Amino acid sequence: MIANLPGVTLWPDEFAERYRAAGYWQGYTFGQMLRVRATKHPDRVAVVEGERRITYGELDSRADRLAAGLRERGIGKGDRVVVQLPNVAEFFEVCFGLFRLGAVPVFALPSHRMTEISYFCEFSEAAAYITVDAEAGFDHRALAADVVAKQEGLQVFVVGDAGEFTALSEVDADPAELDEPVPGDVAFLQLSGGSTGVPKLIPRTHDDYIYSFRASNDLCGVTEDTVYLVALPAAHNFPMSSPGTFGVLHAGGRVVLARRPSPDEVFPLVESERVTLTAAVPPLALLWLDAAAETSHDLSSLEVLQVGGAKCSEEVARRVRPVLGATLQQVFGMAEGLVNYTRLDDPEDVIVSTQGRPISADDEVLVVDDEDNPVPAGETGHLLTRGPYTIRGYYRADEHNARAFTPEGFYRTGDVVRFTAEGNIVVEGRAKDQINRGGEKVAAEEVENHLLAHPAVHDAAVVSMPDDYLGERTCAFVVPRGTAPKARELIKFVRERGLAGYKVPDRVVFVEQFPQTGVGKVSKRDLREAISRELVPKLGR
Ligand code: AMP
Ligand code: DBH
Repeated sequence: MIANLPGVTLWPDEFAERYRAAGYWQGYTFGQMLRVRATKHPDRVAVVEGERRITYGELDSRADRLAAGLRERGIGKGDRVVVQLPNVAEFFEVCFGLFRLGAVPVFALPSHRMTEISYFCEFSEAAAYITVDAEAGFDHRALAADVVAKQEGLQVFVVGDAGEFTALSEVDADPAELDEPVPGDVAFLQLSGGSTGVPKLIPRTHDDYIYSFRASNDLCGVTEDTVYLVALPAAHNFPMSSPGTFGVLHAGGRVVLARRPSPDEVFPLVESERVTLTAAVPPLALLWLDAAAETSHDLSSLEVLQVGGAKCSEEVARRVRPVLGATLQQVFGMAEGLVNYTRLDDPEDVIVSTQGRPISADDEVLVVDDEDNPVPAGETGHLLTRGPYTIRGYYRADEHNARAFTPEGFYRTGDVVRFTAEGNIVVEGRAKDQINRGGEKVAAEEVENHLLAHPAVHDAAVVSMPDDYLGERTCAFVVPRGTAPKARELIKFVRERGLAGYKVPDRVVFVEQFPQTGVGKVSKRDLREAISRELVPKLGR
């Protein structure tokens, strides 16, 4: 397949043909998907945000008008647009407007700051940045001003009070005849949690992504009657596609937005909107379970609670049914593709102690040793995968792709897993240099680079340390240059470089030198062990 975007490798033709013949790729786009729904039942409510209730007809028409308005402003097919929005209704208007136009959203998270946003804009050579006035006490217009100062010509559109920029609500024109994208085109660039110095962008096509959530709908019981509450950031792959908001919109169900994930915002919404399905990362699930035990809100409409993004402990998993009266569904997925679910009718033991199995009969999964040889059945090894909705390469990353994919096109997930006798996956660990901070992924190398920019840092190694609540937090081991600075000062330094808060080290420990492996590399295993057994003096903040 030839990609519509330079710098993207798609599936070899023989695979593409196979996936089409099997009925996975059905040959329609996001724009067409919404049109079908809007034609069938224009007056059904698609999206609820606070007092706002947006019907399928309204969403469809707003997408058309937004697409036309953006085109009038010179944004067209193939142009990249960095989208950084909180959980507001405009998020869906923007997504579908851009999809209709064939412009390619680059999905940033609300917690991203100058370092990430300017990187996404520059690296993708974006034509526009769509953001919000302020979120969680942070002024995104000030961030936009900094980004624009570095990248001339970048257009900025703002949801809410636009200040010096253009209000998104003003981007509005009579629907125009558009040169619409085709189903095999890259529809957007999703974010990888990554394990390298800079975040990687993931090209997903209309065909492959729509397949992933349409098939997920079947496994998650999503129908027209589903009311799905999105409490995680809407742009994240999990609540977007597993089956997430896009799956629910595909089925003609209803999406309810929670601006914040706290029980005091979520529980009243569950009660008033009769929410049937929602998704959480493990720490959030724990918070909800604790609060649910004491709440006066009626949560009885909730049928399924999905937990994923990081490993859910069996202890937490076992509480879901008794406390919420809902079925737990574990979800082990990745923005690169492969998603595994426990099935709703699995025995309770499977549901609480495994991460389920792949969506598709054509998801090829291998468990291999360090030399890429398959391990004996049931043993632990590296998970490799290839299939009808797993990418064949990151966007513009040839060098990294050569390592992240096998010559046969399998994605090296970096996860260490085993299969149970019944064929379910258990995630046992991770080989990639990443910290999973309660579902938020931190690439060690990225943070190390920021630490190394400090004049008093000679060397830095970032590792995970165990944490009761988040599962893992980040610990930065630092070899100082000369007199060690204060840990507090280093943490402030990293934060002020304009990095998303979740990447700022939770703890800094100064050491004279790093332990080494046999070949003289930094032994992160020894560092992890030292910090988890508190073998180092407490110097953190
Ligand atoms: P990303 O590639 O950034 O989308 O992050 C996906 C990664 O999150 C996976 O490769 C796993 O390391 C981790 N992950 C997601 N869901 C789970 C889960 N249910 N259990 C354990 N790890 C998970
Ligand atoms: O962590 C993830 O990226 C993730 C988890 C569950 C994901 O992308 C998904 C489901 O689709």
